[in-house]
Amino acid sequence: MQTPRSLNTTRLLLAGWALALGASISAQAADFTAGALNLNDLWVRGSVPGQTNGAGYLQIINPSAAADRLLSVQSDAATRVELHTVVTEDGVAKMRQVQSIDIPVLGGAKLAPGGFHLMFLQLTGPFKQGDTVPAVLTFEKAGAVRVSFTVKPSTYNPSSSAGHDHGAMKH
Ligand SMILES: [Cu+2]
Repeated sequence: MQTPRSLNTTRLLLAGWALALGASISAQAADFTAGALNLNDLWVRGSVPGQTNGAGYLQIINPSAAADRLLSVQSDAATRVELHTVVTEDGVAKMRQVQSIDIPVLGGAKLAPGGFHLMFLQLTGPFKQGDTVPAVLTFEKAGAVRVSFTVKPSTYNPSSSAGHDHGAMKH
């Protein structure tokens, strides 16, 4: 059993870390903010002819002392948008829909190729390099925020070590 004193000490330590993290983050402006959350580097790949779905990625930084969750996404650029992760079964990488994406304190969440991503399904038009794709992200605590994703070249890969080639996966 923790005594009230040690609990308070833990809280103070956490608050201190959050403050230090917040201070270092506020030095660089976020692309978008949702409540306490900073949303950075939002991007999708340009689509190729015949492509019907596209994945969206971003970094979510949580400098606050409260965890949050990404619950849903809407976009005029797609019939619907799902939250996906990638799991490896029998050596094969497959995408799975998830109901939410946790955004823990002192870390946040990174949506990147090979892991969590937003899945734009049945695109209403092509993703053209240089355009932006609008969307509304809804968080459990931070609420709804309007954002836009930058369309990168269709061959863009931020890190060759990411492992799985999302574009090769089937839905
Ligand atoms: Cu997916």
